[in-house]
Amino acid sequence: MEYLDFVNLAFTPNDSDLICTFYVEPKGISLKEAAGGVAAESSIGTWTKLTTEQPYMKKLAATVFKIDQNLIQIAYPVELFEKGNMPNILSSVAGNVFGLKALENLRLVNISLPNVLLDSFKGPKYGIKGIRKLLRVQERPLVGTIIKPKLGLKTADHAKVAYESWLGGCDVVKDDENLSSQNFNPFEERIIKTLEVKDKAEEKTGERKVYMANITAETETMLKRAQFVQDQGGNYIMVDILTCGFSALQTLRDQNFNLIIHAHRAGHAAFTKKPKHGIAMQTIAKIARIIGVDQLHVGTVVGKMSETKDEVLNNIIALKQDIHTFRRVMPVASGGLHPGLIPSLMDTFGKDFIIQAGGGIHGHPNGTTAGAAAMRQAVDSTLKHISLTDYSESHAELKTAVDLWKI
Ligand code: RUB
Ligand code: CA
Repeated sequence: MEYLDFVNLAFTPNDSDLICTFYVEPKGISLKEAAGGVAAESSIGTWTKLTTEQPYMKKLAATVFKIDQNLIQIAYPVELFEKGNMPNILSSVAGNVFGLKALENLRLVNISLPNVLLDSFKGPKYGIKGIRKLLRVQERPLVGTIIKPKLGLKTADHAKVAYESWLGGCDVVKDDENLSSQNFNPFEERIIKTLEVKDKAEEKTGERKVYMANITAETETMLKRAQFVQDQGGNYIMVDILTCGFSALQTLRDQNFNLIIHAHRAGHAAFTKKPKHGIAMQTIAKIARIIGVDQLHVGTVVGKMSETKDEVLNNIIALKQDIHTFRRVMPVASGGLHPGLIPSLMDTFGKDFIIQAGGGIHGHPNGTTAGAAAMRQAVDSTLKHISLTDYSESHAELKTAVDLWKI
């Protein structure tokens, strides 16, 4: 079969097909041929006719069934894929095709797996419902912080910052993505000390608190760390899903720990940042949900990272739309957030999300506890439909934050 043999605009996909939407820009060939090339190279074809091709294989060919400007849709017969093997699926639909010389740009915009494949993955164990149940907070966004400075704090200081964050009003304290088990803050000691002060903070505030321990490491080490967190009475782990890889994430989910999985997406912009090439974040979000993360970074629109509002909204849709029987995943907004941004943030996200701020809490001139209090005050004022300026007249921490960072 040649590239054009993989295009059939009269074709109607079956329920059991895996469907991908790509943005394609050809280079030196027609759009139709480029579209066929993507279908060919991501299923059973290559650049030339083959003497080894067998008549019985034809039914395994992917089919381009729609071309609309540069957006194309391809249906893949489910027999092309191994169940329960996300790396295998992605090696086809998000593999060699990105490197084809005949394409100027190629972006995997969206992916949709048939039920027979979805059945072979676990999906989230807890999701939004489980997270809210654990924290006993139903009616407002959760407020979290990332311990800053991100690297370098010794264990005792790390625990102190955690304690002050919880005391000030944070529900959640999280390690940063590149903190694992460095000499200045080794993993096991950190878990013990931080969970110790978590209990103290719960007693003192009467609120449920959680600590998301970063277990990112080589897979076997990562599993041991997850086990350690569970043994120490923790209920949350965080993992950098892209640097660890989807295989590692699957292995972690398959252990069925009683631990909520927080997914950090460090490195995603290598795939997502150029709008015409790579893999869209909504696709990554869907894959992560299918494998089984409970919460995931999706951007903020208003913070320090580059992204469009549409992208963030699509990421949220990917986490919350009906997919099979999978639980809805909690979106996490993070990156350059401070109290002044909360009204517009809540306008985009509603109530079901985690607000996570590092600099916007630990950069408060009166320290971490005041920074966390200011963040909670910003959430309260937004829920009460009172402007931050008005609310800050009777809330000193919020006033200092708003004056510093200006709204
Ligand atoms: C933010 C931070 C997170 C980024 C990741 O710190 O540490 O790792 O949000 O980006 P700060 P994203 O609050 O000091 O900016 O959430 O877009 O993946
Ligand atoms: Ca970070």
